[in-house]
This record gives sequence, C-alpha cells and structure tokens, in this order.
Amino acid sequence: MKKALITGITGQDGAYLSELLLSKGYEVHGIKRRSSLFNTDRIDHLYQDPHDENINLKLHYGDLTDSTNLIRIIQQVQPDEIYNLGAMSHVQVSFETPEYTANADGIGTLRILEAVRLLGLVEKSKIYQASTSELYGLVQEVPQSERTPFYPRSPYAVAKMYAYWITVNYREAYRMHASNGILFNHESPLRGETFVTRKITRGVARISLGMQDKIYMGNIDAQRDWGHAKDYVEAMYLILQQDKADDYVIATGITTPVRDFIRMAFAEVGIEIEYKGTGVDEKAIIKSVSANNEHCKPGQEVMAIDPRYFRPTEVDLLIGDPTKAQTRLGWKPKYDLAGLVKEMMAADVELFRKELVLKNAGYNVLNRFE
Ligand code: NDP
Ligand code: GDR
Repeated sequence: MKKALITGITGQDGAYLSELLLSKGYEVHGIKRRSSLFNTDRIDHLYQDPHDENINLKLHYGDLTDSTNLIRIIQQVQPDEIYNLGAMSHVQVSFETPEYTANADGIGTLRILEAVRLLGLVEKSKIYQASTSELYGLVQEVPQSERTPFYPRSPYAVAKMYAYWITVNYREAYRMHASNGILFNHESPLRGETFVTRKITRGVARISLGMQDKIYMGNIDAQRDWGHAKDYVEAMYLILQQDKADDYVIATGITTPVRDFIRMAFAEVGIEIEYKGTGVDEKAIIKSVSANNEHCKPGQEVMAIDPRYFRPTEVDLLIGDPTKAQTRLGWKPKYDLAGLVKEMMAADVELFRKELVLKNAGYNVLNRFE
C-alpha cells in the first residue's frame, strides 16, 4: 500500500486529493494545525476513528513553520509521496501578514525538502509543490506557459516564488523527485469563503433567498483562468506518477472577468443583472427576475464596489497554456466554467436554504461574510 503525506489536508485541495488517493487505495496521512475549534469540516466525511484498526486516513498535528515536527512526521510516516499544499493562500491577506506568509509558504517548503534529504528519503519520497499562476503576476505574455518569466505581485507570490525555485534547486542538486504544479485558480463548493468565486456564490445565493441585499466587490475587471479543484487534484497525482520530476502548468486555457462570473452566478438563480456607472461608482442592478422569486425586484442594487478589496498591486490577467500537461500527463479537465458555477451555486443555495429553515424556526443564524 502506498503512503501519501498531505500538508494542508484541511483545505479545499487537501480534501479533494484525500478523496482521490483513498479511492486509489493509498494510506493517506495529513498534517492539520491545532485550532481552538474543530477545523476538519472539509474532510469529516472521510474521518476514521483513530481507535479502530486498519484505518487508512491518519491525521497528525503540525505546522509548516516547525521543522522539528515536520521531521518527526516524515520519519514516522516514510511517505512514498508528499503533497505540500499547506500555505497561507490568500493573496490580499498576505499584504497584511507578509512575514508569516514567507515563513509558511516559502521556508515551509524548504523545511519539507530538507527533512526528506536529512532523513535519507531522497530515493523514496516524491514531492509535489503547490506552485501558482500568481508567480506570473504582472503580465509579460499570454497565454502563460512553463517558459513565461515570473513577476510576482504580492508577498504571497514572492514567497511561492522562493518555494518554486528551492524545489527546482533540490531536484537538480540532490536528484530529488520534486515537481512544481503551476496551478491556475481552481474553485469548488469547498472553496474558502473569502476567495472571489465563493464570495460571489454565497452572496448571490443569500440575495436570491432574501437574506442579504447586495455584495461588495473589489476589482471586477480582473480576469482569471478558473477550473474545478476536482480536475486539478488529478493533475497533482499524475505529476507524481511520472518517472522524471518536472514542472507543469495546469489551467483550462480560457479566461473570464470577475464581472462575468457575477453575471453567471445571478443567472443560475433566474436573475439577470446589468452594470451601471464606472470605476468605484459602478453598480450591478437587477434587470429582470424569474416570476417565482418573491424576494428580488427589478431595479434592486445587488453589487457595489468597495475599494477596501482593491489590492496594493493587482494581477490583472491570467490565462494558462496547459499543452505540456495535456501531452505529457494526458491531463484534461472534465469541468467547464458553466458547470463549475452551476455546482457552486447549487451548493450555496442549498446551504442557505438550510440556514433559512433554522432562522425561521427561531434559531440564531450567523451572518459570516466579507
Ligand atoms: P486553502 O486555503 O483552502 O488551504 C490551505 C491549507 O493549508 C489549509 O489546510 C490550512 O490549514 C493549511 N495551512 C495554512 N497555514 C499552514 C501552516 N503554517 N502549516 C500547516 N498548514 C497550514 O488552499 P487551497 O486548498 O485552495 O490551495 C492548496 C495549495 O495550493 C496552497 O498552497 C495554495 O497556495 C496553492 N494554490 C491554490 C490555488 C487555488 O486556486 N486554489 C491555485 C494555485 C496554488 P487550516 O485549515 O488550519 O487553515
Ligand atoms: P487570487 O484569488 O488572488 O487569484 O488567488 P481571489 O479569488 O482572491 O481573487 C481573484 C481576483 O478577484 C479580484 N476580486 C476579489 N477578490 C476577493 N478575494 N474578494 C473580492 O471582493 C474581490 N473583488 C475582486 C481580486 O482582486 C483578484 O484579481 C487565488 C488563491 O487561491 C491563491 O492561493 C492561488 O495561488 C491563486 O488563486 C492562483
């Protein structure tokens, strides 16, 4: 039985990857951070009682900022594959926590590589590093491929740039099977609530149910190459099945502005919007709404701009060229953007319908959104 170790197992990708590896018969080990509340919501359906025998999902407390614990876990697990997905992954938050981001995302990667080297596991443990399209930053060329120069535009991207190159360096210096997946944005119903797609699908679901009036957004002209996380974890797995370690762009090759994602999300609940005004005064107004929606009316303002969400330096346009992954890995995404938006909207409408039932029965429902 192959053993995989996943850092960031409690995150979006960690959850989908765990499901995939368990379905392939792996023994999956994950590193979770201690928190004052349970933080395993995304993998609770995979949870196995540690008191049972023969369990194939095992969680270890740890943190990428603590080498001693990484060394101990890697020594104990002796993993065949390590997926380093743990990171402070929010670009805007990285401007507020730059030093921590560098430590966890940048040096954290070095700690994993060094642990494998020092423990003499270079021949045994293959390493996947969660690199990102944020490395491209300021647009140099489109579409962006493995040969496009990097120009990171946030503390997050700069930390990930260190992680990218230290992975390449350890591969070349010590012949480690260490690979970078340069993944473009990927989303799902499990996406963190403050990333733009999930913020939109949650807000639109709540608006359609009469639980919220409008959403406040930042730069809606930013363009992203959005895929589905389920497709992207397949690529991570395929990258580690190759005889030779290498770096791959994983993307759909199609880019879409945030404003169109908002339009598509509203369309899923029978609401047509139009944009009015420009710059920080731009608004989205309901143009028409399906007859069975008693909460929303034409003319209602459902989106406004809040400059609080503008970033000090922005990444305006990402569009990836996945040719290498398609030809070498045989990777091809199954989802398109329309399917992704449909799935995310259906999940959030269902989530907030349940909350409404509780609310209408007199229970307190938390208004947690940004
Ligand atoms: P999430 O933010 O959903 O998950 C991040 C995970 O990292 C969580 O499990 C989190 O734990 C954990 N984590 C955070 N800080 C530490 C730390 N100091 N030590 C150990 N674990 C930590 O991210 P995604 O699943 O979306 O992304 C996975 C990886 O891929 C990340 O590295 C991200 O930067 C990268 N990436 C993501 C892309 C995307 O579009 N999703 C695209 C390209 C790259 P906790 O649950 O306790 O917060
Ligand atoms: P990104 O994702 O920064 O690309 O990083 P995010 O969804 O946060 O932003 C995408 C774009 O939308 C614009 N935007 C807003 N973003 C947020 N979060 N909230 C808003 O209100 C808002 N309004 C407009 C942003 O300015 C940006 O241009 C994600 C993360 O998963 C990284 O970890 C990963 O490396 C990259 O994707 C690839």
